[in-house]
Amino acid sequence: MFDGPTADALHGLSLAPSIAVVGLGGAGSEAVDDLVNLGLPGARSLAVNTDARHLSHVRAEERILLGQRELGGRGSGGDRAAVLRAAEDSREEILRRLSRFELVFLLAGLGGGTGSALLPFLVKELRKTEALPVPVVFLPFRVELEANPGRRQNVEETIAELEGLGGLLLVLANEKLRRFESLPVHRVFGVRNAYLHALIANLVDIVDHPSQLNVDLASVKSHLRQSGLSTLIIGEEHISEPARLVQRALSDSLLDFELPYRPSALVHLEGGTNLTLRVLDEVLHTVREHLGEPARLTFGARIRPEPCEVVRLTAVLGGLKPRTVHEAVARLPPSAPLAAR
Ligand SMILES: Nc1nc2c(ncn2[C@@H]2O[C@H](COP(=O)(O)OP(=O)(O)OP(=O)(O)O)[C@@H](O)[C@H]2O)c(=O)[nH]1
Ligand SMILES: [Mg+2]
Repeated sequence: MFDGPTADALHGLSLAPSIAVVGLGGAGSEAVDDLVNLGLPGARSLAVNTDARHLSHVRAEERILLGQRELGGRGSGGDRAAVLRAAEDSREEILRRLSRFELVFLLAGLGGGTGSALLPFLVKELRKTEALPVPVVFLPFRVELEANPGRRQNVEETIAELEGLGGLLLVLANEKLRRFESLPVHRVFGVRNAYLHALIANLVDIVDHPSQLNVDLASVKSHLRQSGLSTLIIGEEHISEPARLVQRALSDSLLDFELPYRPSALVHLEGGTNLTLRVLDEVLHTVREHLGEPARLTFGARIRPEPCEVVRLTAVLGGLKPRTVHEAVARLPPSAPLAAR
């Protein structure tokens, strides 16, 4: 089929997108360390921090120490302005390291200095390149914000900035982990990181491997360009339960988001040779039932060469309204700076 010039043109072309998972600051780097443990085939792992000692313990393929001159390798202690100055100083170097990838997951816990400053900075910078940045934020527990108005303001400002930038934004609120409160603490973060691992793996999988009804990186990018602020849902279910697949992907999500009526949706399904049109239909029908007739729907499907009892759903949902106050902070009285706005 690919004889002649087409075959020559295809030869030597790297067809799979290059992917990086980058931890920013302490919490982001710890998450990358966990993800490396869980396995990131096909993706490069990186950690960026202003804290040399923390960085030295992280298992990432590339470790970047930032702001050595300004911060002496000791972290920023919550000083976002100092981190931004350091980032500006190293702009060329850091962008040289990151813009060679096509899909860049950027992970940070909000509330500190390093991750909170680097995340919006890098999203803005990478948007100017061909790379698709996917910011992933961890929101601190409510109790941390209650006890610390400065940290709360830091979180609110950073999340508002990220929401204002639009595109795919994955918000993992620690408060959502309360449903696992009988588990030991380290296991709870393990559950969150395993969920994040599945989110990353699903998105990478749909852009990395061709489907029969194809969704690729270009179609994800074009969907996002038209969808404003977006999130991701994932799920797996037995082939006999297509309606439950959608319900559970929405209700089991550890991501913090509020869907508008009729969000846009890019829906991808993966199943085996026994995946019938009826199953596909029922999934799309349930999507409509739950989301309202989507404002815009893109649909893709991949059929594995063998029968499979499980159907896997990955969907990018767009048109989200920015929420200045999130689940983690929703039940707090307004802080002084917010009340003054
Ligand atoms: N260490 C850690 N922090 C988390 C985690 N999940 C959320 N966080 C929150 O992440 C926030 C930021 O903390 P760090 O990542 O240590 O801060 P940093 O980005 O390194 O910034 P500086 O140390 O101030 O330069 C804190 O408010 C934590 O509550 C996690 O799994 N591990
Ligand atoms: Mg730190």
